[in-house]
Amino acid sequence: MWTKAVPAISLIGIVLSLPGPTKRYDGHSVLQILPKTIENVHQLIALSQKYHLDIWKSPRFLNDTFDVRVDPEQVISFVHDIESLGLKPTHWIKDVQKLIDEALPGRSRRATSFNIGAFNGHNSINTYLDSLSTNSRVSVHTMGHSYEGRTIKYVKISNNVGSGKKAIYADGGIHAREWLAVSTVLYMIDQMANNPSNDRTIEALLGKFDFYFAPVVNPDGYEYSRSHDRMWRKNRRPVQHGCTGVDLNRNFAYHWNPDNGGSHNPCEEVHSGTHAASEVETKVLQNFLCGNSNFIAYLNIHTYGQYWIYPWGYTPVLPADYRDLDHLGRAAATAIRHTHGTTFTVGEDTRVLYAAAGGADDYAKGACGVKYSYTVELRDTGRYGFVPPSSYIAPAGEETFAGFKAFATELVHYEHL
Ligand code: 0X9
Ligand code: ZN
Repeated sequence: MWTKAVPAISLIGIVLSLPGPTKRYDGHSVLQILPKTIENVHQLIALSQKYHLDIWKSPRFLNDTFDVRVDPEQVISFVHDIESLGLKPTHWIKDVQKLIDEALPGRSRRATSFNIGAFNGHNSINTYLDSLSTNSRVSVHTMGHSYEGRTIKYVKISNNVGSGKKAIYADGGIHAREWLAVSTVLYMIDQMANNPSNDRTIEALLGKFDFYFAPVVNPDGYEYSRSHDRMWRKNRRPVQHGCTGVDLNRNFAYHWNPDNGGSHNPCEEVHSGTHAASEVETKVLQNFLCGNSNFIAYLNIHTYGQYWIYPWGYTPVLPADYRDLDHLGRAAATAIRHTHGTTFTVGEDTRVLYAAAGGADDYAKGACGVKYSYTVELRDTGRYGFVPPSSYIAPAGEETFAGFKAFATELVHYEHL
């Protein structure tokens, strides 16, 4: 299995040359298509389903693009079908495998040290989290265990002054291939726990909130995307012969509905599960989200597309307090833009992105009453999509953390905390 007992002493100073994931994507391209009509959008989705393609991004309005990964055997006939709709695809990413290989040097290769600027494995992440418990502000906890038995950990960061403070919780890695979400949560943990640049805002926020972070809530999927298939999205429970995994972000027990942006089919990328909260990882996260009545805000961090969006994902009807969520989302987006110029779109899930029921953000707000619940889709808008280079780790961490601080600071003012 994934844990291989290697005597740590023999690894000191040795740089391991880790192989990439075994499944290869040579010649796979990501096509970008601009639909001209709403009918085109439906035709593109239908065509992608016919070819069983991996949709990377659905258009949210008419002038928005559709990104889809196509393998070399299908590309000619898929492009032909698209052209017969009167549309012209561009080969946005020419070779997905090349991007995967380019990102590999950014994986953590040293067995003996933890590099916050690399894409780290789940074991090293847990070891790193454990090591933070020597910091008096940090306590390390187990949220639960995954289907394959991995420990899902979270940290609580608190200045330990006062009690009953409101709390903010952020997590990453619910979708296996979204490695930048994991590295960004780790970046935020490091900043909040160690405050390396002596930032007064961090100290002020610790006076107002307790912070909770879980970098990898789908560890089986995450490890599988590192070792076998870089494009893996779901968890790793075998659901049906030949088809593994449930999309955890379609599996939450609040208006769960596979016919609304998910799927009954276990072979699909967005399989919603056999019933609401059928997956152990979902149950663990649900219990955690509803188990702490101090939670006032939740960020479920994903890639990609640059969105800071809020419920509902199951309906275009806005929540009654949507103005509050929108206001704080905008505070975050402004701070992000001021960091590296990255522009985030703020709005409701369904209106800004697409309808998808059973998401973690809807559950936190609808079932647990966490008022400020968001999905945050990090950079970029498709240049690298799900396969960012390791050079994205630092700027994504910096801009997201700037957004996070601005969000939390505005929350203090807005809610008179
Ligand atoms: O489809 C998703 O789960 C998210 N996008 S991603 O590309 N990272 O897969 C968006 C989820 C938005 N929230 C809800 N629909 N509830
Ligand atoms: Zn995602």
